[in-house]
Amino acid sequence: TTEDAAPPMEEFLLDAPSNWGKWGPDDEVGSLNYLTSEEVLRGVGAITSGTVVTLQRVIGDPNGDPVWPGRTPATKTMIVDESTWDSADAPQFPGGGHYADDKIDAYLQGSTQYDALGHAWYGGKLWNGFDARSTIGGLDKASVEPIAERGVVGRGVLLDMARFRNKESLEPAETFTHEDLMACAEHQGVTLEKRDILVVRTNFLQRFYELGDAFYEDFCEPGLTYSLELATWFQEMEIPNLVTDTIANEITFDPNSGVTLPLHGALMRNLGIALTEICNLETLAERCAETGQYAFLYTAAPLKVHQASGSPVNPVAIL
Ligand code: UVW
Repeated sequence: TTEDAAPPMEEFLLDAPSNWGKWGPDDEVGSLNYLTSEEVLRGVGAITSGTVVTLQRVIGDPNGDPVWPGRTPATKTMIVDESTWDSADAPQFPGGGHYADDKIDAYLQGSTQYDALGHAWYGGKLWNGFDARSTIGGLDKASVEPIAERGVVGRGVLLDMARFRNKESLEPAETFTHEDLMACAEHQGVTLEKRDILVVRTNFLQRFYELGDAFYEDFCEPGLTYSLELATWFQEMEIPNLVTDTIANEITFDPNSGVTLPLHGALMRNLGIALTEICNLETLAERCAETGQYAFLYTAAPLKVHQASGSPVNPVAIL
């Protein structure tokens, strides 16, 4: 099947499991509900040394910002700096103090980010059955706000797929399954537990920094792809959050059907699993490989942006 002949998402995901209604008809945070205070303490229990590692990429990195094709990287502009204060008509404050001001113009999905559960949908329905028309002019339902309001804290586990496959980075369109994730965990000597936050490393974006614009030619990221077994595993494992270092957290096109981003449908829309994208997992991966410790406390607080489809975030792993 080619991309042109891809079946509609609703047909492709006909048998996909759903969590709609599980936390009531008004719920907007889905599987993040699994992250109760017991889960926070389970995450705290994974800490052994108190080492803190941040997972955000730099916004406005001079080496470039990898973004989904069609989006533009953030631009940062200095509004006030020392040169401004030198100009003749600049206001001067009593005491002579100066300050700097700047602003960014950025896609909320254009750097390390949380997707709102209402960020992607099919068949006219968002997470929990909310009407897709509720996104018009701003997400009235399932925006990033309720996720930002509650925060995300639990036990995280790094699954270093690149290292597991003995590669510096995974190849374009390279796929793996939930069974591969389990095999990777076993190889790393860590047990995946129910309600773990899965942090999956591919190091694919290294190619962006090496290739520049050529990175976007025949764009197809590596990652998980849809199967009924995979979606059922995520549901049964009560996975609250899938975090990766790729732009879209899954293989771009399902290799068999040509369906684009099927897990945004099967995991985000149907199961209410939060997706966290474009992370920098390099320091975390080095640290985990050095110590053999792959579980940690994961914390993230996306920004409270009104009715937004996503938000930049700097997740923190504490080992
Ligand atoms: C799209 O929405 C296309 O991608 P992402 O979830 O990566 O922002």
